Amino acid sequence: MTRVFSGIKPTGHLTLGNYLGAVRRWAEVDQHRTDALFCVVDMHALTVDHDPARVRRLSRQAATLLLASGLDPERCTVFVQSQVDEHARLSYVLECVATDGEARRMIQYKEKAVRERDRGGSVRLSLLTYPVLMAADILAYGTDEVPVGDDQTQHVELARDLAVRFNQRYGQAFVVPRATHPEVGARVMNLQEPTSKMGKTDDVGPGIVYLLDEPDVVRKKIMRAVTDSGRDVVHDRVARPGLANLLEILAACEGGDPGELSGAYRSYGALKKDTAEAVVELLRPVQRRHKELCADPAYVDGVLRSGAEKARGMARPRVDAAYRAIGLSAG
Ligand code: AQP
Repeated sequence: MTRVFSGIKPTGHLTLGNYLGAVRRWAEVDQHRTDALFCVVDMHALTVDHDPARVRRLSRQAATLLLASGLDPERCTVFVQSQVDEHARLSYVLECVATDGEARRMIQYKEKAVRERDRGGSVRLSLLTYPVLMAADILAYGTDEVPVGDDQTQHVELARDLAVRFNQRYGQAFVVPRATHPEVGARVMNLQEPTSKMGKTDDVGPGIVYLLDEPDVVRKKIMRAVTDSGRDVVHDRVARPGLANLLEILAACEGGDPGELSGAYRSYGALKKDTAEAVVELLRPVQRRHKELCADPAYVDGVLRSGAEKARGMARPRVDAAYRAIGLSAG
């Protein structure tokens, strides 16, 4: 059976981009047709300036939202990365296979390093090495497919390169994974800056729809989305990025093709209104379930405990084998 692994980083509250680009497909497709693991990758949240209590709180919230989005612990493994030591163990081994040049080429590293410096902070070494930890997350489980939004493609390519290199140098240890993307919603853009991805730690807060935003907040953010100076409703990502983003969000919520949907609208206002309602309806059941789960913390604890135990059991033999292959001794 195909093995799937994907993760979400608790650096902020989960966004509509995280949901449409990744989480919804994990719940609707991947957990049903594959042997899937979904992880709150909390160690990745330490790569930028962080508050320990907030990371712990956001990890818990992210795990709860994954379950609220429909991940079913009977069908897939849901866990928190720092509860499974194998990720860190394998990451070090892969750092001995990756090169400094490879890490410095990562677009997210370049962008986030600039942002950290602009905010007056220093750049943590872990920001540079984080894609290697992500490769470890993926390779530890013999992953075939990594369902992600477009922004993570380069990191999955690195995981592939490291798997191939390790296998060639030290013997066959890893499956070579590949990234998969949703047809629509692979890159949801910031509503106020539609040429930038909607990211949970963006500086442009009003352009981000969070999964736990109240319906009226969602409506307000979408009605105030930046559009373009034209009048007709067409789908053109380059010339009309704001409009294209709304059409793509609507298409991702309701199905259909953004280009075809554009033909149904004569005004931006009508498109914004329908998009806002579609997003409110999309989020409604997730928010309802999230509330129920918050009232039952023992259930969430139990899911995460048994998820970590299962994940440990799956990763351990492969990581031990990689240790032995590269010249270390394993347990
Ligand atoms: N805007 C987006 N559109 C589509 N997919 C997206 N994803 C993130 N943003 C969008 C996908 O969500 C999954 C989890 O992402 P992540 O939490 O690991 O980190 P990220 O990609 O760095 O997301 P953020 O929200 O932008 O976080 P920050 O601001 O901390 O960097 C991934 O599959 C991702 O592709």
